Amino acid sequence: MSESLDKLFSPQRIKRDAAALAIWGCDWTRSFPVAPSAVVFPETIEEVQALVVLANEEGLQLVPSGGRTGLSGGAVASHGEVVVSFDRMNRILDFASADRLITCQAGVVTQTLQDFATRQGYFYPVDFASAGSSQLGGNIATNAGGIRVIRYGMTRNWIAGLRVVTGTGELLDCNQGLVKNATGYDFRHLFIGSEGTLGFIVEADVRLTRIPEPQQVMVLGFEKFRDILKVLSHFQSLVELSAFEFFSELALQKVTAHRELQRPLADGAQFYALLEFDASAAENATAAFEHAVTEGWVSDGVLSQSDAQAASLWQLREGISESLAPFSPYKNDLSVRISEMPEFLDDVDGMVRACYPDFEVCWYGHIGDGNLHLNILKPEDVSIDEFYHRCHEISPQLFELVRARRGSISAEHGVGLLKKEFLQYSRSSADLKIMRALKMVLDPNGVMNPGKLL
Ligand code: S2G
Ligand code: ZN
Repeated sequence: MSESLDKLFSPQRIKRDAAALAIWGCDWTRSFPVAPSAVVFPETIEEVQALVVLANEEGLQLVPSGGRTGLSGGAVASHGEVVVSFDRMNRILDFASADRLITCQAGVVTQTLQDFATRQGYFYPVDFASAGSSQLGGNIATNAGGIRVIRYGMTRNWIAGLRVVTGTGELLDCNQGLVKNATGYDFRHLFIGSEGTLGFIVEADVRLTRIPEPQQVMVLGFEKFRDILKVLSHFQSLVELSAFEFFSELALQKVTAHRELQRPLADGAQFYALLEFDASAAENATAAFEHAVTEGWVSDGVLSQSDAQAASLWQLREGISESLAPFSPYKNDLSVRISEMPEFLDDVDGMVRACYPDFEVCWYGHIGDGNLHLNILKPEDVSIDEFYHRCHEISPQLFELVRARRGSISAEHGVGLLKKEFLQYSRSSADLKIMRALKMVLDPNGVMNPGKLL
């Protein structure tokens, strides 16, 4: 079936060997079979279009592949699909200083874009632990968030234009990088977060902002979860925060052990918050800290005195995901409005204690955005299948709590394969009907990342 690919791609740009199929046929999830039929490496938009047309003619199914750092199975090929890797569409095409826009291909690595922006005297602010290997196309397709959303928003906020090849092979040029454009539906926002199911992002016009002044980092210790949110609102009344992250004592134990890092505070605490702000706001931040201590919300705290110290404090947060990987965590990536967070956390804590009495549960995440990463750690003596089965069984109760507070069962990692069956906890039947109708319009033959999301 995939022999027809040889008409479009030279042998160097197709891989069918087992090793390649295993590498390019998956992302960071490990709970789905990996079985693509081939991997192709287009270099131009025209090649992507020709491939999509061929796929429609020959009934091929295509799975887009970027940095393969996804966490919901969105880039996994399990049923003989052809993986379309954007590794060779990784050029920065233009920098327009008057527009403060970088135009680049989808395969540009996030870190490469960040560094290029800085060299031009600007800042691309979306950042997360996997930025060194994730690609811009995948960041856009999942509307990636990360550690500075509280100040800069999600990837969606930074895309001024998109070129997308739809499921019929048409090339759409969405918004052309314009600041203002009131001409009907803005298709950018249809494709951003669509996980490759409506079309393949091939190019983007990325907005930039000013390079921030030097930042300082504070880590605070808490005994009660709900005090974290009191501290958040108090700090926000005095300081513009660049980040407000949190993690539990268990997360701290795992990351300090895994990376051999120093603990941040002399005394232990139940929970920790990591805050980042402009160094010029340090006085206000210190005043806010002192108030938090007086109120009894915070037990202890540390303020970075150097960039090196700030970086090592950040490692405590950014290293968590990698430190938990050896425990094959069952991941939840939940969000509710900040105002709902205190009660939601109590609900989840109660449910977790009741349902997972024998599992270690690791709490961390972007609490400033209402985003909670709940990782359930697999006990040594439980098989991965048994463990995932038991976690999966309980997920509906967890998602019921999310639904009750009009939250999201996937804040930033996307739905992919992992959360697909639970989509109705966050999207109404009317939503799903319209999403399926849009899929039919843009990908009538089901060529684009079939089985993901819907
Ligand atoms: C984070 C990274 C992925 C994970 O650390 O904020 O989004 O492991 C996560 O949950
Ligand atoms: Zn995250």
